[in-house]
Amino acid sequence: MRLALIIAGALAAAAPAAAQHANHSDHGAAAPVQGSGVVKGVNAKAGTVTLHHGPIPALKWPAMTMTFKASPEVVKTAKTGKSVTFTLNAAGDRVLSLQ
Ligand SMILES: [Cu+2]
Repeated sequence: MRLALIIAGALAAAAPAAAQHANHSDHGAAAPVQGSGVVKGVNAKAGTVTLHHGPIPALKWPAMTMTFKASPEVVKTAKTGKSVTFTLNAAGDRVLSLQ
């Protein structure tokens, strides 16, 4: 658990949020966060995935569509139009995994 927190923190530091929503940067959860939604777009070149996600209470987010940074592996897994469950880093600006 401690290691996961360190990794999530390192990822957050390495990838500052793209300020998609002004209210996202100032509240982060303490640990990786689960969510579900629908893939709205994939940009392999930019390394981003756009999701319409349901409410995420841990981050105090309502349902919304937003774009997250993602690793090439996650980008490859994401298919536009698919319903998915996903894990975000604690800062809520990066998709760590997606099913
Ligand atoms: Cu959002």
